[in-house]
Amino acid sequence: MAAIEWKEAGEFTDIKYHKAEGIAKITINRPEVRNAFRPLTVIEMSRALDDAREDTEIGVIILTGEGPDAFCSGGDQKVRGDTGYLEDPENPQRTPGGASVGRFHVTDFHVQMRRCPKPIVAMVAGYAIGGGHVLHVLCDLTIAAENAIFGQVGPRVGSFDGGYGASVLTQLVGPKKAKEIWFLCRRYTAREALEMGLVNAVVPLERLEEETVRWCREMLEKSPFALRMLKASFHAHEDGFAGIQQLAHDANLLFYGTEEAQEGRDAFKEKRRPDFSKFPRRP
Ligand code: S0N
Repeated sequence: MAAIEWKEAGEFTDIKYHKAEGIAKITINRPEVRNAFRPLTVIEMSRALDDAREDTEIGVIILTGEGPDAFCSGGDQKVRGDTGYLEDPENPQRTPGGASVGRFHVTDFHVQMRRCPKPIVAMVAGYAIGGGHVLHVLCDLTIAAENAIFGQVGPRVGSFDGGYGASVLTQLVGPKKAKEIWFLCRRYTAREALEMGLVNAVVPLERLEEETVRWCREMLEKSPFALRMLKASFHAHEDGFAGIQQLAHDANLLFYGTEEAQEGRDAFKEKRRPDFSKFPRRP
């Protein structure tokens, strides 16, 4: 299989962002802290994901971490304040928020991943721990290297994610296993993760990117709208009204392309009564 030739797609501080062959790759680039995310990291991931979504050349997105040691070790404990994450001392001008009132930047990023109509694939080498584990759980597919280690640490480090970090994990592995993962804070190997349905494939570390790209290329051969509708359909029930809204508005996208919908629009513009008589009342 031909190697992919990534091209840099933007300048960032905490992440790398590349594109090639219809694939966008977002890489958390803080290997010195096992790719923990600080506010700036999440802000940059969000910008890159937004770019990948808007780029009509892009069909699939890879989320990964720099180096072989970690996908992501979760929130940066060293910049965690008493009420959420405070201003980033290294980049105060680039991280909104006051010095005394914190927030969780990752909350909106989780929703953004969920709403992104293009498949997101986690490419995991090394640790996917804490909020880093939640990021891979939120990806639509996960390809793991043999050295990958998965786990939640919240109850050990004074944290928890009862949002998608609990609910989507439960959908993946079942409620008993999800509670085990959160309550005991154990670590799981890539093989164990595969057995419990937490990842899609396990490959040797040196073949991780090649295999992930192979999965992406396979999806790129498929109908983009069918993939979009499937992602929305999988989430519709779990995400409640927001999930139904996504699916319903995707149906709108299709409806707008019909003569029936266009008759309503054209009649308004032409200041006449719409004539829907020729359209079937489907059984
Ligand atoms: C990842 C671990 C297991 C790796 O162990 P290893 O290989 O032995 O390396 P270390 O020597 O431990 O680490 C190397 C250097 O990296 C630093 N570092 C590692 N992880 C972090 C981190 N998360 N934050 C800051 N620094 C980190 C180490 O300190 C070390 O540097 P030096 O030598 O300079 O000290 C192991 O490192 C580990 O267990 N890490 C901590 C895992 C952790 O506590 N993660 C945070 C858990 N919480 C969250 O993720 C919450 C985030 C979240 O998504 C969320 C959800 C809902 C509501 C709020 C939030 C929120 O954002 O808070």
